[in-house]
Amino acid sequence: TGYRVAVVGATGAVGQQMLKTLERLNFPVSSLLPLSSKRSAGKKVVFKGEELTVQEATPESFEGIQLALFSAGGSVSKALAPEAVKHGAIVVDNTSAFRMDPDVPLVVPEVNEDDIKKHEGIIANPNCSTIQMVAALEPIRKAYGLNKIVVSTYQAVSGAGAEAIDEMYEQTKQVMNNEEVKTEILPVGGDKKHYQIAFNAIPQIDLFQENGFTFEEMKMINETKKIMSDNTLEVAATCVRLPVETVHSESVYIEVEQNNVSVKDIHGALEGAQGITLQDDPTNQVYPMATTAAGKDDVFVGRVRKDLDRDNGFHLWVVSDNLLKGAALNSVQIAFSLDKLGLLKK
Ligand code: 11C
Repeated sequence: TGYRVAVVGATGAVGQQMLKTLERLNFPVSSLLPLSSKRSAGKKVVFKGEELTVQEATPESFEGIQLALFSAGGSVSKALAPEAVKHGAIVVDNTSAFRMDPDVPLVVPEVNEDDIKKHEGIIANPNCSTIQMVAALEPIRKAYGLNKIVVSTYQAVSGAGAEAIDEMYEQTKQVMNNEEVKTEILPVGGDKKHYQIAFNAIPQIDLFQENGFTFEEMKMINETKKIMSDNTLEVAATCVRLPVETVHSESVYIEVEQNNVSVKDIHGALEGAQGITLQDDPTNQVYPMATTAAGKDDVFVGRVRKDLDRDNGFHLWVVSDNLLKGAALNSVQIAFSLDKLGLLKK
């Protein structure tokens, strides 16, 4: 019993976590088909102790597949997700290919699970830095309303893929050995210039848009409004890459709708919220960090402070594993929601 599941991009940083998360959370899988681009076809992956050979994804690969999780880049999703749907599969897509399409729900189950019901074959998984932020802010919004978000991110190299992780380690060795530092990938594989990430902080994630914001920043802005279905919400973002392997951290400033809200109230809204762990005890130096959130499912929140000038302003520190809640885990949670809502073909 279970579903015939395909994972597209099975050898990638996120695809690997998808396999592990499906297994760890015991999603009902009757057969698992690992797919990839031509380049990675033939590689082996392990699912439930079994070694499986990765096949090149083609439209025909999806024959008989009930659920397809995509994380092989936007162009692969654009080409093949509609094909998977044509073959009867429901697609959970972890790329930016369809996120802003009005016919495609963009879902973080703790925030807008019901939007899944409107799907026409494809459900989009938001960008990692967006997911952890909206997951942390939704309990606060539910309790006190939300008018404005200003976020600065401290993002891990794994967000740029397995090759970016290798580049960071190689450069670190090169710097330590006084060797020439090779820069080939970061900040963005497809941009004109490349900069050293080792021992650095780069204020560019993805390509610059005409308005001066990067695409990553615009994703945080547009996706947040869509997930929270609030076009009046004011959102601004600055996204920065750090030499951290996994886990994105975010400094988030918010303005809530209600007045006279206290830090204790914000703590109260976050405590017990699904998928949230509050770690906020400054007197004992307790706050979330990348090293302590790595490998964990939750979104961690700490450093909650009331703004010194605005009564309805609050500052928070939001930390989460970008490959788990930011990607693979959220996709698998969407799969569980599809199952729960009876939306997967038996
Ligand atoms: C990064 N947030 O850290 C990106 C990775 O749209 O799913 C995720 C890209 C996406 O570089």
